[in-house]
Amino acid sequence: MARQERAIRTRQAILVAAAEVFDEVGYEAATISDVLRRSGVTKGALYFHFASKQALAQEVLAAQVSTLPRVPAQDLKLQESLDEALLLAHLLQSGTGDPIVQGSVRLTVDQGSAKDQLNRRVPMQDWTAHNQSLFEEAKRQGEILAHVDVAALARLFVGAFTGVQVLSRIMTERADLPERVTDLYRYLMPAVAAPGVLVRLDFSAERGPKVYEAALRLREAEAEAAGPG
Ligand code: XVR
Repeated sequence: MARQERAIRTRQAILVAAAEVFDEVGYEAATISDVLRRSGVTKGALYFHFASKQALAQEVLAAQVSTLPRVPAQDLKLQESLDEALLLAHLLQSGTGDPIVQGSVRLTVDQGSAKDQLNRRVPMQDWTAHNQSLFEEAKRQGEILAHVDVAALARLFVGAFTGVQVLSRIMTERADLPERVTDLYRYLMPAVAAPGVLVRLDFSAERGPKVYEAALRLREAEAEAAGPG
């Protein structure tokens, strides 16, 4: 294995281990020793890639959106939005989940203390920008009513998802998150979707795992097409 590739893998292994530790104990209680033990890398290797616990946490926060594989394209952009929400719900579930996504979301919603210096706005800004461009495209395609302010809608969905996520975590350890996410879309979409769009949306909560499998296949196919190196 080329040295550069090995370095990338080591960095990723450290990031995953850190995300797991943050998910389990939260930012305050997490220590570099926990991350070393879990990742099996040396202290020197860790500090070569990350300057501090804060730097590790900020990288975990920054990776939140890009860790999700891209969902398969759909005729309706609003279906893609719903699929992304169901994919995220799936990756937040215990068992099937993704450590970076889970650790990163905990870091985002834990209030922490002002002196921890973590910039929790980063993933929220990423999600908002992502939603805004998706909703803009949906509007261009005539899926969203003309009066709708897509920037406001983008922020609303980030806030609403976060709210149902936190509630589902408290009430059911997120077991009911896919259903709560479909409720969100079922009841908000009628306020913004153009006539004829609603009946074409598939609101079934079971889409999450299927979307995830399809998204992984897509990512593999793209990696193969890009060739080695
Ligand atoms: O914007 C999002 C989606 O487009 C669905 C609406 C998800 C925003 C997730 C924000 C994240 C941070 C805390 O979730 C939390 O609970 C995919």
